[in-house]
Amino acid sequence: MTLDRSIIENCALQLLAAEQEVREVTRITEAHPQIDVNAAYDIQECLRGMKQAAGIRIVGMKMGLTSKPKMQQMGVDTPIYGFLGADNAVDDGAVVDTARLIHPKVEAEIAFVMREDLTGPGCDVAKVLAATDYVVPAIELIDSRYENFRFDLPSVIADNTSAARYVLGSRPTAVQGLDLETLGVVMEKNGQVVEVGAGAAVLGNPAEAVAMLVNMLAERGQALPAGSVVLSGAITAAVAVAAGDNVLVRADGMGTTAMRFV
Ligand code: OOG
Ligand code: MG
Repeated sequence: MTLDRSIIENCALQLLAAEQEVREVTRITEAHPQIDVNAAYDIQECLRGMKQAAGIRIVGMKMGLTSKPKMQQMGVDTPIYGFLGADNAVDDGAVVDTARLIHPKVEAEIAFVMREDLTGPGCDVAKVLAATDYVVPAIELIDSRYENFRFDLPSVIADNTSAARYVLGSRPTAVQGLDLETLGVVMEKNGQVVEVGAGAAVLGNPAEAVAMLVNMLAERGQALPAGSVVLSGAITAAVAVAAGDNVLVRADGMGTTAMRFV
């Protein structure tokens, strides 16, 4: 459906304020139950435009809810996408200030860095692999702006799929010769293994999530530009973090990446 422009802008402003002021808000569908998935992406685009107008560069995209552990954890069963701003990027091993976050959780992911543009429809794993510059292990920090981290599909899409921070491993690996399906991934919190999984948890192959992103963007007349970072979605369930925690993600043969919380 097409939503009134004033409702789109109000919802985007409310979500932007919640992020900037580090406070929870009520799900947007409570006040506007007519918001469907399409209208929710309109709100996400409006939010993206507001951030760009404030000088924030868009550096990539993310897929979410691409694995069973995540779908079960959040009670939502359709993959969704969001955007990544330069303000979301954290250096490998750097400190993240929890005072700037509402209720942070971390996810173990595989990130793709694209060498060529990709345009759907008809994008598939082979096209994604051919267009990929390299892959690295990643940690995505999600921080839903909604009360108790609870949402429905339109609400989480409008909230840019809970995107907040991410960190990439510093050792690029070529996809040629890499088996992304059997790739083992481990998440450690304070030196203890808290989650384990394999690439196949993400739609059978993390590259499939990138293909799905490209095909979903095509439905809105958009493409994935060369140079984009793409987070392909959590392989395991998300883990809550607090000040004092150290989180590390290791992917077989691809090294590690880490975030430290104060
Ligand atoms: C939505 C975002 C999920 C992922 O990797 O599955 C996501 C959420 O769970 O808050 O980023
Ligand atoms: Mg994620």
